[in-house]
Amino acid sequence: MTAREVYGFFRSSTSYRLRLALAAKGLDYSPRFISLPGGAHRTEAFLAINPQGLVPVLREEGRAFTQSLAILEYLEERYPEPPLLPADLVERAYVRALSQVIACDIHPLNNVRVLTLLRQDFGIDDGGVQRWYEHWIATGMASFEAMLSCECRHGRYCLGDKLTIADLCLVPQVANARRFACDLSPFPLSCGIAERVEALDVLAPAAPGRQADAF
Ligand SMILES: N[C@@H](CCC(=O)N[C@@H](CS)C(=O)NCC(=O)O)C(=O)O
Repeated sequence: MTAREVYGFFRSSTSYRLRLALAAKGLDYSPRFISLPGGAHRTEAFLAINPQGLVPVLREEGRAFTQSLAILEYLEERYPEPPLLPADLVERAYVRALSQVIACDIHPLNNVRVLTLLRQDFGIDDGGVQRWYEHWIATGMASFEAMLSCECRHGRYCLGDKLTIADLCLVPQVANARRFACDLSPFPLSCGIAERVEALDVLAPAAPGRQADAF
């Protein structure tokens, strides 16, 4: 039993990001399953851990860390090996920019609470919600693909052959887009990278289907 805990949900892409980072760094943890469909993130017990009511949360040595990108940066600073950010300042900025295309410009628009609001408060039907979801995947992934292609710094992964947090943000977003049957054919660079990252043995335990709360 480790003192490190991860509060997450198998299908949550932000939880998946964190599991990927922990796997890449070889850090073990005890999973704490927070069912989003079951509303476990809105219970008093969970709100006492993260008042924002969102997963993931990393708990280490009694401290709770929230916001997946902030957690990834914390892990990077605390456990620098193997690095998930490049040493070069300009490359670091590039990797952070790619990560934020996904974490700031795609994910928040397609989050569960947004889709629920569209359905419940704005009366949008399933077809409309699907169009919304596909729209933000298409525009966000087009930006991501264009950055990769214009900068031409990719190799096996987003930045050459070094795994970075940009790859760890990309994989869960592509997985979610596939789950919502979005057309990913216009994004061959991004999808090729995602497939190569997903195929890494060291990261396999982080996959949604491998979590004990998966259904
Ligand atoms: N910016 C936050 C977003 C966290 C987030 O939105 N998590 C989702 C799951 S992927 C969640 O808890 N959603 C609950 C809800 O929308 O009600 C992060 O990166 O950690």
